[in-house]
Amino acid sequence: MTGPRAPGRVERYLLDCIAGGPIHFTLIDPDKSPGNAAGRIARGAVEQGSHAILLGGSTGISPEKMGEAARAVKAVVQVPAIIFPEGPGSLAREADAVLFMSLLNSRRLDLVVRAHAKAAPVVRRLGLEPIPLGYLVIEPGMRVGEVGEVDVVWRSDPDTAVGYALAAEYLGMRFVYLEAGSGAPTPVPAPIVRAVREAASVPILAGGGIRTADDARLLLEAGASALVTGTITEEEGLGSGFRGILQEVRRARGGH
Ligand code: 1GP
Repeated sequence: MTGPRAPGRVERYLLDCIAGGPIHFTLIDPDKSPGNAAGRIARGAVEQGSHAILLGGSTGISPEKMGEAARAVKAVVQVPAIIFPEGPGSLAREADAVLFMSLLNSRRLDLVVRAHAKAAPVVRRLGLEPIPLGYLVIEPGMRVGEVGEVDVVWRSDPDTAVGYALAAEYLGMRFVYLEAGSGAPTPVPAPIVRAVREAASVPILAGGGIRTADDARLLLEAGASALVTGTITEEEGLGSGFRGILQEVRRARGGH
């Protein structure tokens, strides 16, 4: 093959959706919601307008558990099931794609690139579509910040976030994920999203600590291309909090 790798089916789907406005990812942890429980959440989330399912979150998810959750999700929804990996161990062929991501501000070389050299042949063998993504952890970072041995980007420091996001883009990554950490008390600050939006052209995912419609609106107004929520569904199900976030996404898409 010559020339850059063209976007695969899932990436094209995401880009097509984003062309119509910002989108929403529902993150499901197959450890906390195994098999059919993952399927039930996915069905409810997609009925409310979520555009894709991310599977991951905990450390040490086995390929069997990941595969079982992906199969259950794919049995009930049409949107892609995408692995949000914590390492090469959690890959399963039942999913459609994997966020092939570098933890940009980690001090651990394996999380920046070396684990990827082990995972890449597995991704290829399983037939998973890799989606190249720069993953940037913003203060407080929560568990991923600790486990990932991250030098967090401070909430008051949009310039550093811009530097990382541009570097990711120039390295050929096709998405940037601004992560405050799962369960963060507040989401990534809007000024950081806005600064990255103004400088970089790749779509920006924002996640960590999004719990209310107001959280969602601020991030969408700042230019996030996608919101990721996980904890809210685990703690409150798909009730009014989740619905409010999805309503904001729909509004930002002009009601579509
Ligand atoms: C975590 O960004 C995601 O990686 C989602 O965070 O669990 O806080 O929604 P929450």
